[in-house]
Amino acid sequence: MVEGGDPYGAMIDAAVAVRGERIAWIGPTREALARAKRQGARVHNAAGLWVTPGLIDCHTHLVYGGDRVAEYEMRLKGASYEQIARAGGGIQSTVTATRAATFDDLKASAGLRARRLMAEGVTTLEIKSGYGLELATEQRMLEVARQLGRELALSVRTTFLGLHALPVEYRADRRGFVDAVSGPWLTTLHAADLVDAVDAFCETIAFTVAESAQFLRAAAQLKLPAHVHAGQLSDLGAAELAADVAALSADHLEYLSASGAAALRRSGTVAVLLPCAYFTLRQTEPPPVALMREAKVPFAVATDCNPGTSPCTSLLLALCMACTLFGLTPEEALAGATRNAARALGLGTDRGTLEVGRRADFALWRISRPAELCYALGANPLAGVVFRGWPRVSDMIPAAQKN
Ligand code: DI6
Ligand code: FE
Repeated sequence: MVEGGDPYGAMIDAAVAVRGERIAWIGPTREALARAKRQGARVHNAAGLWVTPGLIDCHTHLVYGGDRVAEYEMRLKGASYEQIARAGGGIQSTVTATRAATFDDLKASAGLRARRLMAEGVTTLEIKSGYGLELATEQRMLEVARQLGRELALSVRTTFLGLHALPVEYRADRRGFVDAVSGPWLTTLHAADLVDAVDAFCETIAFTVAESAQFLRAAAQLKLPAHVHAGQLSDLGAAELAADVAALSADHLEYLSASGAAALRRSGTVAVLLPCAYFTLRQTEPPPVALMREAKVPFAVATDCNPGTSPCTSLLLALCMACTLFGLTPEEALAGATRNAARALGLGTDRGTLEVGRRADFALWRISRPAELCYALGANPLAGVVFRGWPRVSDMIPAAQKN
């Protein structure tokens, strides 16, 4: 660690000592070298590099079949996301492709996307299901996410996005679908240990507040925490719902009222900003960041990687857009991909900061100051990664770490 500059709480000429997979000590390099010599510890020289916590992408739909390139072309010719969705395209077309994809197909394409994120210093990644809309495919998506977490030098948190879109076969029976998702599907996936959290797309083109509440409350009975897709296209009161169920995060929030922001603050729910979706949809009303700051709502930034509204596998690009399009400061954006992203996943006391006792996940950067991580479009200044205390020399988990 070199150089200083306060907003980040940075230390100049510092060293981090690791024991097992935890940070054991942080202090001046000179002292670290003396201690290492006494203890015979191995020393890695990161002179001239900046060290940050490993980046955390706390909102992705990484596992899916097919792509939506043709839809992109339609949108460029003037069709809106809502028009495409109402005409049976959009999410539905990805559902068809995902149902047709095998476990190996899904693992191969999602693995490629995960590696792209890892190449930019991501060490923890959230992955949602939601493109199956039938139990077997939802299960396969979550199994792929779990498998990626086992194989890659990356932590994966899974989210059962039970209410994403209404599948064709339930078109005449919305209630039956919400009941199935909130009942037997949830129970089965939870019993298979595939679910770390749940999520609902609460929106005019998706599910109502009451439907979302039914699902999120059923999950709460199983002690599963919630995320909510809230206020992406309109303000239905989904932020208030997120607060009511003490959700870990409310995500998107382009449309958020003062009372919604106050509710999020009271429940300690993190606002996850997704500027790459905003950019892709060419939205024009950014989330009310000033209101969030005023209400002291913590905010995170994520890619929302998905084939429709955010075909993005660069968290650094999301940070850039969070600053340029939403007006975040680079300090806020970086906290949004580290400390607050950890909080948004319920991991705030485990990782996301450089502190003694936290997990030893770091990214090392060849930059002159932290804001450079937000500033440069398409650059990748990553110099190295430490994951669970081990230098990540390849994408795969080293044998020594398997347990
Ligand atoms: N909001 C989104 O931006 C994605 N899902 C959601 O609930 C879009 C998903 C898609 O278009 O495939
Ligand atoms: Fe999303």
